[in-house]
Amino acid sequence: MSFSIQFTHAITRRPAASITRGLRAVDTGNPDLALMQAHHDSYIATLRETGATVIELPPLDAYPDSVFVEDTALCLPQGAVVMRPGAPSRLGEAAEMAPHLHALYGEVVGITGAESFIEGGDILVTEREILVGRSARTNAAGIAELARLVAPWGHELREVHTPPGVLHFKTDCSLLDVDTILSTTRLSASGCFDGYRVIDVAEGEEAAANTIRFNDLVLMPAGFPRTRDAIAAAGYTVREIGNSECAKLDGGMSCLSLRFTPRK
Ligand code: CIR
Repeated sequence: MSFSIQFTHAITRRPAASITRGLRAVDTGNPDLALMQAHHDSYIATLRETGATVIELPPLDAYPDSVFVEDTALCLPQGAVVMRPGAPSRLGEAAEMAPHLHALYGEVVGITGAESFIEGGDILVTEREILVGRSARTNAAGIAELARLVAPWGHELREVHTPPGVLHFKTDCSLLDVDTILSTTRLSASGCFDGYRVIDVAEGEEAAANTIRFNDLVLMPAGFPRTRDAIAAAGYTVREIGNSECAKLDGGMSCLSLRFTPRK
């Protein structure tokens, strides 16, 4: 099985009360912390259902978006890369994550260039390559630095584009198995997934594209029945998780965890 769908570990961070100051493209109202925490609890319980060890870090009030841990690191089997988030209010989150990666990994490196910016939400790891979407948060210098860091581990990067107005590359896609990608049609139409099997999210359900395949389960946001049925019909075991509060901050399933199998 590929390293990209089978995991022994996940790291999450509980949402902080400062979440009401989290970044958002469009203001649709503040998230309700209690409801977000309840959704977060069911997300963690579902990851644990697969037998994985799920670490829950404490809330970080100084960083309103810190529940979205995915943006702070790229976790590969050979080692972890600490990111350099392109959102100024999120830069410090990466350093907060680093010690937790050092505790689990033999090798941890970092993006350090003053002009390099890259967030984990722009990175999709498949069995054969690492796709990185340039976005408002991820620039060419960040991608080039990441390519240099992971080359010794045998990984190749392919740069792709994030659709205009979309926060991260993975806002619009996710890996369902080693060869299958769930994608919005506005993204797959670019041809970036040619050579993969692509399952399109239903029209009008674009917010369902950000799912995660975690061991035997696909976790997806609740409320997208046509996409849910399409994923189930393709043979996957689906779990729907409430995402109404994270969605107010442009967050989804992948943002809420780092998923990996570390080699010590
Ligand atoms: C942000 O704008 O950075 C957060 N409000 C949402 C981050 C979502 N992260 C992700 O998709 N990987």
